[in-house]
Amino acid sequence: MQSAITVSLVPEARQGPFVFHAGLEDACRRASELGFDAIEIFPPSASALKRDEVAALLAKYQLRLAAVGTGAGWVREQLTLVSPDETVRGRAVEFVRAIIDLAGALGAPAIVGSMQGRAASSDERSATLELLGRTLCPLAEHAHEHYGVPLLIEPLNRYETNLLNEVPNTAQWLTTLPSQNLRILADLFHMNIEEADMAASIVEAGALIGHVHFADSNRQAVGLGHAPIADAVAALKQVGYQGYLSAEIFPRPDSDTAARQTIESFRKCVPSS
Ligand code: LER
Ligand code: MN
Repeated sequence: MQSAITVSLVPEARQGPFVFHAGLEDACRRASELGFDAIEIFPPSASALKRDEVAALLAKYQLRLAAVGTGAGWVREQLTLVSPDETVRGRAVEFVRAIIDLAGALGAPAIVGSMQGRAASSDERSATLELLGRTLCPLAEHAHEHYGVPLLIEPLNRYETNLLNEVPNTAQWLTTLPSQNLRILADLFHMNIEEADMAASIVEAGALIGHVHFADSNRQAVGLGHAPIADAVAALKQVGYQGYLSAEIFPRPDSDTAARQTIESFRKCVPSS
């Protein structure tokens, strides 16, 4: 497993769960000084980043790109992949596709979290999930065919969506879809709210887990809350997970302390790193 840390480039997400907020180079320099393997970027849109500039910064600071988030499509433009308005849905698809193209060219997957949207009511959940599958699969195939990277789908806690909340249910749902290229982003903060047993859920999803958000119960750095993170990491080892533990957490008490606490916890959890 490898370590990663988040940087948001979205002013509207200043209060969001991202460690660094002062630009890409600042984040790369700090991540590199602390010994992180990679960064995860939350950009305002694909067009806000120049691929060559990102590649140059990654090379300069000897970092990899762990993943790129698409949530700004929701935060800034209220786009979702299940909008009943076909035009809005089409814009959401294009927003995600452009991020797949940016991230994919840099060898990283895109994340669909908030962009999954929500069903208007519980009666509409299954039809909305079906629509989500229909919009996600062509995007996942695009990521596979052009870049050989998965597309990550993230179950969120019940206060953020009524579609995908639990990791095992998401794993089961993925097996019903035609694309084999979707993988689960297991966010330990959301899992601590929704799962009966985080470790058991990880074992159940097994090889379908493609990325991990490394966060404690209070969405602070691992070690500052009370979620059973050691058990979750043991379960990830058990299923042979070799991806990133990426800190998507609040910069509390400040970015540097959160980053330092994260890398210390990461080294305790993954001693061979
Ligand atoms: C995105 O990775 C996530 O976890 C959501 O909670 C963002 O609001
Ligand atoms: Mn997350």
